[in-house]
Amino acid sequence: MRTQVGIVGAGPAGLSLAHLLCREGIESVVLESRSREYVEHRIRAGVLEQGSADFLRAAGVGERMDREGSVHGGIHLQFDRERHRVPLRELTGASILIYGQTEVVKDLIAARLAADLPLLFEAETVAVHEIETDRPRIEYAQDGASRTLACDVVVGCDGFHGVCRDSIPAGVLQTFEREYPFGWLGILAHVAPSIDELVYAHSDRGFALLSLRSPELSRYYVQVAHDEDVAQWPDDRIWEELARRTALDGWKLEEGPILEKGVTGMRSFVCEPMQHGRLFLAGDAAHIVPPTGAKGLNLALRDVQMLAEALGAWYRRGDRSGLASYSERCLRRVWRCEHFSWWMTSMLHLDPRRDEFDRKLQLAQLRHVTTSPAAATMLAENYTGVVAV
Ligand code: RFL
Ligand code: PHB
Repeated sequence: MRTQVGIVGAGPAGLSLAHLLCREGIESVVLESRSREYVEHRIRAGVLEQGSADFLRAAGVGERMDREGSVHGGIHLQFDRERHRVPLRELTGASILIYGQTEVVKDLIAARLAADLPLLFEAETVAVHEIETDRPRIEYAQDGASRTLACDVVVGCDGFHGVCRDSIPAGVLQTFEREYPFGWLGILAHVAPSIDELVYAHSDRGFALLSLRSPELSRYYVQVAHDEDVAQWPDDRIWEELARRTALDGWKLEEGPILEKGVTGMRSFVCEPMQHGRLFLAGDAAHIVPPTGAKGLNLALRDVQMLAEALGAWYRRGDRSGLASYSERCLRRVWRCEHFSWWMTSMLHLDPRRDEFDRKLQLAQLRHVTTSPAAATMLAENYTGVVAV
């Protein structure tokens, strides 16, 4: 099989890239190791920057998002048993949209299949070859057989644990990494959200986050150890911990059946450059942020917008400049988001390596961003994605 752009991974990055390329008149094949069912039900992020929502709308896949998503003009930071609103829209003119990543993925898959374009599930990429030539190849396994996809360009959208990044020869990439000694236990619960805007709560028992998915579905998180065993968290313990960490006079956290729960470890990771020869990396394959800044999905969408434009210029006019500078241009925003996500994480979590002095600094920082309009604007610009890079 042969195509112009071979895309590894059908997460938000791979699927939205394929969609954009189709609109540029560029052929692509998407190879995904998992089943459609699995990919459509993997619960992850929920916050779309206004720019990401605009992008999905402009790409023609925003109809259900606009019907079912909810626009939020603010978030809350809670500490010392007080909740403070950060008025994102007032401070920046921009808002965020709550719409689950699973739904974005479903919409993109539906669009791809409706257009009858190649998207292969249960097709696992084993290796990428010849990326330093102009005839790179993807070797993949499907139905127990080994197959080859010949391409002009390969794009690795295969997430942090994918194989594309590792196909770059040793010595080319530099990686930057930080692991945190904690993770998040996330739940999806069948109960009306007890809040109308997100609440990020600092407490002496650890961090908690109250988010939502729909009028009937709440998405809540509690800070746990990075390798926490979910079995240690029966539903009652989760509700009790959430209630204690988010307690506020005159307010109550409503409980309901827990539909799903899982633990995610937290890390920061960047590889530079995000390209080598005819291989380009996008999304989590190139960079990971801890989820506290709600940036992972948004960054993935930024990368592919940049790449689709650059590929368009190359195919249409033979202009290589956009491709040549792809990594450099992406990394400016990547590092902005790395810093913001690290900063939010450090300000809000209980870190077993830190002492009481650090706790006092966290509280001083929280007080500052909730009282100084300048500091709140810094947070709001980063959170909504309108920050200059
Ligand atoms: P994805 O979504 O990981 O998609 C990569 C796809 O590649 C497939 N794949 C392969 N396919 C073929 N051959 C191979 N050898 C392959 N290896 C892997 C995978 O099956 C998958 O379908 O990356 P993408 O598209 O870059 O999108 C990035 C976002 O998914 C990610 O940044 C965010 O979801 C991060 N993230 C979260 N962000 C938030 O803002 N809030 C969250 O609550 C949140 N929760 C999460 C997360 C990321 C997680 N990961 C990556 C483990 C929870 C988890 C568990
Ligand atoms: C979510 O709704 O899943 C969510 C919201 C905000 C975050 C992370 C995850 O920072």
